[in-house]
Amino acid sequence: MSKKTTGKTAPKSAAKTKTAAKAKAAVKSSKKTATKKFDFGGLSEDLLLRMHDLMVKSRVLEERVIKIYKAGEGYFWIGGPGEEAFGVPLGLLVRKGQGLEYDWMHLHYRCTPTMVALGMPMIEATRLMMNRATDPSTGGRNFAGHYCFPQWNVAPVTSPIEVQYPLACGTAHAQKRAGHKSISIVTGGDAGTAEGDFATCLVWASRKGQELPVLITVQNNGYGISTPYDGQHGETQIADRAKAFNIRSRVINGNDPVESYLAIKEEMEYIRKTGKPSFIEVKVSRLYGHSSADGANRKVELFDPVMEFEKKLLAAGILTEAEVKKVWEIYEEEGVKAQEQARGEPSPTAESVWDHVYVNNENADWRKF
Ligand SMILES: Cc1ncc(C[n+]2csc(CCOP(=O)(O)OP(=O)(O)O)c2C)c(N)n1
Repeated sequence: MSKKTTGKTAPKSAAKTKTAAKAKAAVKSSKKTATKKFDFGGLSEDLLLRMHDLMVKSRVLEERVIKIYKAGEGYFWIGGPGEEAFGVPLGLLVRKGQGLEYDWMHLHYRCTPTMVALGMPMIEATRLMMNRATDPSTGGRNFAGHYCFPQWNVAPVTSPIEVQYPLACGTAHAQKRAGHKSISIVTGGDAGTAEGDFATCLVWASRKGQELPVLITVQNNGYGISTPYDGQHGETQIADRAKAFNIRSRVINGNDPVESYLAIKEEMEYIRKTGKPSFIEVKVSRLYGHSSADGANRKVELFDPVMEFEKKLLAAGILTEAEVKKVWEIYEEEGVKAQEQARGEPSPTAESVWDHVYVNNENADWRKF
């Protein structure tokens, strides 16, 4: 009987074992898929949440200043919605401070995400957008996104494109001469790499035996105002140009904050260790067009790095819907308050027009030199 039973049950239990094994394998493979699906490159949850928070803050701020422009409370908008997944990790990884022992930043006009990650409050970008005398960057005398924060080694953002590239070699040279492990960081657009200043940077950063600690980055959004990338570039990738100068280079997906964070960290470590330059070409989205000159309207067909990262964090259970709602609300409130505050602040006076320029100060007359 028992034999019979055994005989009868044997195939059943074998089937059971088989099913269990199958189920185990299925769980294993689903776990694998889950890990693969939610691959955050080993970054801690705290860091992922911090990046999300700052990316949202930067986006809300940009959308606020666009609203200010559209409401007629500002004259011109240009900025970086779509560059958050690169700009935020960059700002978080900077050795922030004033002086040669800290990193220097030579940023372009789409750098709001980096400034937000460095700690810039919304009110400062709003004052600049609304041309208030209280604007710490320019006293209300320049375009949106043209920041200048000497206390963090953020050099003035320039409207002429690409001049920041050779300037970065200047601060990198001074940092190296002073014997610090600090580096200079430069950002700019793809079309601008056609300028001679860009080539100058590659030359000066890479001279044999005199290489400079510069992180050269190009944010490739596929356009220079209305000119598409294709047809403008003979090289396959902009990063290829670094190869001719023996500069280490790579291309990254700047729409992914995890990939950006890991790549920037690795390149910064390389530069600090070797004192040599590194080049990153960063693929990004230009979510609101070039500037207010082409309408500053949302391009819905483009990949949105903030929303996609948020979706991933939600799916992975790192964020909840309620937390997401709260983060957006907090920054929306800060943005509105900043607008209301700046509205009540003064415009620059006519008499201040010569402040901070060479004219009418002790350096005004070149004949005295
Ligand atoms: C020296 C100089 N030439 C031309 C311009 C006009 N201009 C302003 S932005 C721009 C396009 C820049 O495109 P890209 O470098 O790809 O940067 P993006 O604006 O796309 O981020 C041009 C040609 C300028 N500001 N400075």
